[in-house]
Amino acid sequence: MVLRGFALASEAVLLQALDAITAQAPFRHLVTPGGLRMSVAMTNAGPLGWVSDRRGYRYDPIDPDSGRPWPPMPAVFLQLADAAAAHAGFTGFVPDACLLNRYEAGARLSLHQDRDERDLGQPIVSVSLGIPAVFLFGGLQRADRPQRVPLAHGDVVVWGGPARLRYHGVLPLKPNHHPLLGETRINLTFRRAG
Ligand code: MD3
Ligand code: FE
Repeated sequence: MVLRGFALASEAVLLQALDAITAQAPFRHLVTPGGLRMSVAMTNAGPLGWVSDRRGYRYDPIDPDSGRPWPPMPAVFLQLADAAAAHAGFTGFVPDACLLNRYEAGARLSLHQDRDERDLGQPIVSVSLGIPAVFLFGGLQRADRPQRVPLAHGDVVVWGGPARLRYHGVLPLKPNHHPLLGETRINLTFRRAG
């Protein structure tokens, strides 16, 4: 379910929270198990963080760059994720992980499934901030032709139920400018991982 502009009312406090997180756990480019540097830069907030390295993908309570726990999940993040999930019929969504993705022009995310979370009955909530992107929403098989969904600053999407295991990705971003975020897109994805 796409909730257009759902995050606009909290944009100022979201951006403040974002600065507090990235001051403690800066964005970094992870390496895939195959040894490729991801074009999207990532960091995390909350009890668990998604990481990738030569050993594989996993959720880890410790930031491997600092050796410390990930920054705490801001209250405004929890409130927004819970309200969005409830709009889509998922009551009582309490994420324990927020993966933050930062895209610059040319950055992309190739088609993948999110299946590292323990309970696939829980939805994922995503919040788009900054310059626009085209989201690819595929099927349950990698070869299924994806739908293109444009996502703009403030849009929130809830992915649950039969959509939870659909392949998805993001097309290479076009150069653009946003008055608050400059040349970047930041996507917050809220998960119940553990
Ligand atoms: C659909 N991020 O972090 S968010 C990811 O815009 C990821 O940064 C994209 O895919 C981004 O894993 C898309 C939306 C999203 C997240 C998880 C999903 C869509 C999903 C899981 C199942 C289906
Ligand atoms: Fe994903």
